Amino acid sequence: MADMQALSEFLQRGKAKEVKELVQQAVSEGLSAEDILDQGLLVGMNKIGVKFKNNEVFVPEVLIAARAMNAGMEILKPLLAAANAQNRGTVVLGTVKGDLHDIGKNLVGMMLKGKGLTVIDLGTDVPPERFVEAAAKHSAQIIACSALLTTTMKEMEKVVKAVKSAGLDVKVMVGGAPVTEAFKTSIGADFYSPDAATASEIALQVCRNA
Ligand code: B1M
Repeated sequence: MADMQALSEFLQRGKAKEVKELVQQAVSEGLSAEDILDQGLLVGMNKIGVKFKNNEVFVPEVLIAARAMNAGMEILKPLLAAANAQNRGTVVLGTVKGDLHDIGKNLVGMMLKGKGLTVIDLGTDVPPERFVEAAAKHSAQIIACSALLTTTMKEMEKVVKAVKSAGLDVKVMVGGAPVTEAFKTSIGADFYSPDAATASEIALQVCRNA
C-alpha cells in the first residue's frame, strides 16, 4: 500500500522521481486523486511552508520541493479534471503586478481545480486590467489575487477598484503570506483566505451562490 507519509517526506526532500513513483503506485492501488493530494502532497508542501517560516529551510529547498510537487501533480491533474468534469464555476487567478512568486498561487489553482472549478490562470506579474478583462471574457464569478510581497499587496486595491469601475459583477478574493483579513477589509475586497484549501472552499461557495 502506498505510504502517504513517505510521499510527504519525499516531497519535502525534493525527491521528484520518488514522488512520481509513489503517486503512480497510489493511483494504481485505487486511492483517489483527492486523497493523494490531501494526505500526501499537500501535507508535505504545508510542512515545507512551516519550515520556511521558521527558517529551517531556504529558497533552494522550496524550489525543489515545488518541483517534486509538480511531478506528482502531473499524474493527478487529469484524474482531478475527470472527477470534476462538470464545471461548477470559473475563477480568474493570478499573482499581482510586480510579484513573481507563484508556488502558493499554483497550489491555490490546483485546489480550485480539485473542487471542479475552471481556472483561468494568468500567471504572475498581472496588472489589474488583465484580471478584469479575463473575468469579463470568461464570465468568471471570482477573481483570486495572490501577493507575497508587502510592496505588491497594494496592487490588490487597484484590482478591486478596476472591477468596480468596469461595473463587473465578480467577487475579489485575496491571499498570500503578507495578506490579512484586516487588509482585505481595508481595500474593500470581498474575501480573504489564509491558505489554498480555504480559498477553494470560498470560491466554490461563491460560485454556488452566483
Ligand atoms: Co521571495 N520573498 N523574493 N522568492 N520568497 C519572500 C516572500 C520573503 C518573505 C522572504 C524573506 O525575506 N523572508 C520576502 C518578502 C518580504 C516582504 O515583502 N515582507 C521575499 C523577497 C524580499 C523576495 C525578493 C524581493 C528578493 C530579492 O530579489 N531581493 C524577490 C522578489 C521577486 C518578485 O516577486 N518581484 C523574491 C524572489 C523569490 C524567488 C524567485 C527566489 C522565489 C519565488 C519562486 C516562485 O514562486 N516561483 C522566492 C521564494 C520561494 C520565497 C519564499 C522563501 C517562499 C514563498 C513560497 O513559495 N512559500 C518566501 C519566504 C516565506 O514565505 N517564508 C519569500 C510556499 C508557498 C506554498 O506559500 O506562497 O505563502 P505561500 O502560499 C500559501 C498562502 O500564502 C496561501 O496559500 C498558500 C498555501 O496554502 N496563498 C493564498 C497564496 N496565495 C493565495 C491566494 C489566495 C488564497 C491563499 O486567494 C486568492
